[in-house]
Amino acid sequence: MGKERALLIVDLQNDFCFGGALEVPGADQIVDVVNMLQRDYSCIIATQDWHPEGHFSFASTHEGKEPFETIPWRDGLQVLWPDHCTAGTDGAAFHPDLDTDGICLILRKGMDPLIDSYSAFFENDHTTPTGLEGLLRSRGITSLDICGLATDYCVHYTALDALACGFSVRILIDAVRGLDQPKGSLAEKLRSLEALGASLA
Ligand code: VGL
Ligand code: ZN
Repeated sequence: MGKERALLIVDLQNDFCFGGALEVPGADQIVDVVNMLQRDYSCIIATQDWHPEGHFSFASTHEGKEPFETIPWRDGLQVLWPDHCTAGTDGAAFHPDLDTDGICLILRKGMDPLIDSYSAFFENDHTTPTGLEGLLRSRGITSLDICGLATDYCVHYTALDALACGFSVRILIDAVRGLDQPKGSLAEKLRSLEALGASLA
């Protein structure tokens, strides 16, 4: 693969895999695929969802709230999740079979206790940057191939921001898995990405 293309591995962490706190169905099936894909890239970046205890996105932080309920947040809604990816825990670690030797940057997100961060580019306020855009640009990367978890949350919002930043974007469809939460939303989110110019490869 050309030097101008990078692979982004989103949140391939234990809590999103089999038996994890916020299990994504079929997540474990993509680990081997992601490892194989890595051979084709010289620039590989991985994200980790990495929350402080008591994070605002955890249902347990809000009295009387259950996981997957929503609460109003700014102009929209915040989905409340089971406690997941607490910094430093085993749940926040990468899947044990993920090859990490070739990864040049591990980017952690969701560390602000009061803002969720689905995208690898900006926190959910859509203004606080993670710095990923600058890293990619300064390396001359123009195209981003995205794999990982979850298709309808962190992969989706990362792809949206990548497009908005002007990168050409491919979703590696055999190497992503989604929560489909709420049910039926996953297909629609993929279609909206295609409509905005992402390709499904
Ligand atoms: C994610 C929900 C909450 C994800 C992270 O990685 O898609 N989803 N935090
Ligand atoms: Zn999270």
